[in-house]
Amino acid sequence: MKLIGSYTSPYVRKVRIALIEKGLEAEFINDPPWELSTHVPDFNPLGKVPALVTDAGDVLFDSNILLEYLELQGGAVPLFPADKRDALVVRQLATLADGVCDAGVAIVLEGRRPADKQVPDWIARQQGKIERGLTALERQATGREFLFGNSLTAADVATGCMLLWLDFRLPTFDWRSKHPALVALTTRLSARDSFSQTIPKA
Ligand SMILES: N[C@@H](CCC(=O)N[C@@H](CS)C(=O)NCC(=O)O)C(=O)O
Repeated sequence: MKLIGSYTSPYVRKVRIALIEKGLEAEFINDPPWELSTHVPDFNPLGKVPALVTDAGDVLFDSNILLEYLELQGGAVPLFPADKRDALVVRQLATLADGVCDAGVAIVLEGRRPADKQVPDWIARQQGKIERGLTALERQATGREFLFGNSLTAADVATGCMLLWLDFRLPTFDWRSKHPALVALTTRLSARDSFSQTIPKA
């Protein structure tokens, strides 16, 4: 397998973590999608990372599709519960974490536009998504070691990647003071090899 991505993308990090957790191998091809020389659109018409080329030569993209694909490959650690209803809960939580991340990315990109072209109401709308999303995830994390069940799932992977990406790209955004259960979750996740080996590099 070949994983096309960048070292800073939280969505790519999800897949790198899943590979490590499952003990699966993929060659990593660093191809930041914002660079003019990028080949990412050759793999994903949407021009986004992550994308994956399977050993059979098929090309897949979107972190959630890639996690589902890796789940089909087996490996030591399942990231979705066997029960379909439980798996739906995990997918919903992971989608919520990704949505918070999408809103954070939107704020970062808006911040790169000239100051007089930035739209405060639109930034506030994204902040609302982040705050409501974190509140819901905090509620879910409270009193639990993992967001769902008794072992790591795709929900923890997505939430950890999102929160640690907020620290990386929006360091002045203080999510920690209001969300102690998420702080504790990220502390536990950061101690795993899969997280410590995939810390974003600018
Ligand atoms: N829903 C997608 C989001 C992927 C995404 O937005 N990736 C960013 C990197 S952090 C990207 O490639 N952006 C380039 C672009 O939007 O053109 C996933 O989960 O894979």
